[in-house]
Amino acid sequence: MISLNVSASQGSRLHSRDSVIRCQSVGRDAATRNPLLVQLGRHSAIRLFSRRAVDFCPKMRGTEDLNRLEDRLPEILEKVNKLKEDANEAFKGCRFQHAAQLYTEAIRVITTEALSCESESQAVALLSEGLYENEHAEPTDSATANGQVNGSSAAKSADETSPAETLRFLLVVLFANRAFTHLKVEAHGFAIKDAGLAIKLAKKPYPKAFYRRGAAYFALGKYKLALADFRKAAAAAPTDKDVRLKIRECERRLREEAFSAAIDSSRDTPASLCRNIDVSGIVVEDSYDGPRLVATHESNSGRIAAGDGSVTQRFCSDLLGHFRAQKRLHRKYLLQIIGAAYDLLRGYPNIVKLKLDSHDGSTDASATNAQQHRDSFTRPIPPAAADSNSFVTSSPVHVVPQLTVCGDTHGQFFDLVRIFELNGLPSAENPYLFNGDFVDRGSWSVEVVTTLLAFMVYDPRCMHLSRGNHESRNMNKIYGFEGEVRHKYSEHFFELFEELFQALPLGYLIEGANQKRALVVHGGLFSRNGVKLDDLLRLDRFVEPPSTGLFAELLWSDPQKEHGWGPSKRGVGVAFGPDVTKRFLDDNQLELLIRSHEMKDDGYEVEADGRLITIFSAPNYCDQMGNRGAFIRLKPDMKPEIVPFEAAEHPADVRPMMYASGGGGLFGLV
Ligand SMILES: [Mn+2]
Repeated sequence: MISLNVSASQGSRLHSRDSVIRCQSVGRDAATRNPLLVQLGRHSAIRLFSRRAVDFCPKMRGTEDLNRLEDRLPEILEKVNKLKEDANEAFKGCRFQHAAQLYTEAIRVITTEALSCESESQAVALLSEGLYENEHAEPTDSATANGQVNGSSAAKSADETSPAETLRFLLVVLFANRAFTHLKVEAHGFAIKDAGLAIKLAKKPYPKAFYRRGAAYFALGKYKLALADFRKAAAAAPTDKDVRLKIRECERRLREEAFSAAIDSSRDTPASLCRNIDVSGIVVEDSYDGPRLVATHESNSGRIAAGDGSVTQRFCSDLLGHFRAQKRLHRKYLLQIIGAAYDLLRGYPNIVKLKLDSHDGSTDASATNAQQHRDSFTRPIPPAAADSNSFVTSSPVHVVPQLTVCGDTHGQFFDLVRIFELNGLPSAENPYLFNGDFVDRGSWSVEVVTTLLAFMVYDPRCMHLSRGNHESRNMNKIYGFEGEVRHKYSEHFFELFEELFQALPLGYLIEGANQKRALVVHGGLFSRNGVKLDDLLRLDRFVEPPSTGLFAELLWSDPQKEHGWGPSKRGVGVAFGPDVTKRFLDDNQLELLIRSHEMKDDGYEVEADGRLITIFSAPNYCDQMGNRGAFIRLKPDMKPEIVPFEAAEHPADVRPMMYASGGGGLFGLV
């Protein structure tokens, strides 16, 4: 009793961490030796805990706050548990963003209301660097004197009932659960951060937190980090089968990476597969009942050219029907389409310019010969539109009467068909721009990308495609496209698609009749000011997207509501504020930024005072998000008309991600 008081007063005088730890330990030691002092020891722990809290949290003033904390604990716990239960319900109902908000609110009640901390990280620092973690390391004088070893089981049980421990354990669970909601909405950067906080706070290894952080690293293709976390999860939960599968999958992928690195270094320039397509020896069986491509200008290798009349509008609409009946296009025709599309895309600049002009001759539906198509891509921009930006004056422009811009389609073929039903089939008068992420997630990725390419080869004026972060090898190996292509065709076709994706332009510059201009890119803007369109034109796009720099940010970034920049929730790219958007647009004489990449409940969101539009065209994303899709119609007046739409029915036996290896079960741990 006396030692307790003396130590406590020492602690309060010195305010040093060591002395606070020491007097707390003395208090507990006394308490564990004398059952009568247990209650007193707990009070002492709370007081000391609050003193520590004062260091961290200037708002918490003295021991009254601490006493109040214990008094208020039941009320706080009730509030937090209610929020947690509601969040779990929202999660089960696939309302992941709502669940994340509720977990955040529960965390706020603990960190702000209970602990008076100003931020989550401050509360984590308080709890993880506070009294309870350090005492076991250093035996106290009195414990040594009594021949006892500190950290006995009795001391631990006193710990576990203290308010600080109760709140700490709740925070571990809340951070780990919020990490899970981040995984569900592809915010892998945030998932890594939250799972990391749970790991830091937990006294014993918490397998779910390691598992979820591992899953986020895995989703970003960081297999080494993922493997380390999965191994820790397995050590803490040795009977979990799923985590053992994940470990094997990581090991397999690491071996594969090492193997392909060895192959790459052993040859200079890999031969282009797309440029060497030869279909002359491929016979189409009589039993094939799909659309047939009758080449009009076939070369010896059977190659065709985009817009040469080989792929007709009839072929495209028959192809839609064939795919709806869940049948495959013959590999010979797919090879011809990939070859022609690659030849066309390869010649495009990184940023393709389209001019909206309803009075242009290109609206003539009969203009389908190859020369006219190519002319429309090489016609120089009218001098009237020239300005200080060299890109504008030097790059060719393609004139279209209007344009429909669609966002992510992610292998949801039946929703793609719905867009065409609502807005008409692609044609020279009704052209489309699909803004990346055609593949992965949905299990009709082959059908979606093949349809888009077929229309492009039919008439390059009617179909425009830009590259998304999912038009990349890393993503396709995780989110299903690789498995799907292997299942429906072969490994060779996967390599062809990956090469073709590298030829996709990175964005489009749309100019209206009034010279109002919009930039369309998949992700968003950059982590620094001063980037010019010319900088984008100079990027080497014929590579896998790097993990940092302009190319990565173009494909991965997201807008944020706050000004300036923030960390990317995804762990790649950056979050950019409305001020960043406006400055970039003004610097480049642009009115509007159109981007995709993020699921929105209504299929779209308008931000930055109308100067940024997110457009997302995969309704009921992954069969579970309950969102609408949307597309944007742009006419020469450049006033965006946004059209939302509902998800279409699709065959029930085809699930999203059903061809993903090792990825499908990744999110199964609830
Ligand atoms: Mn995306």
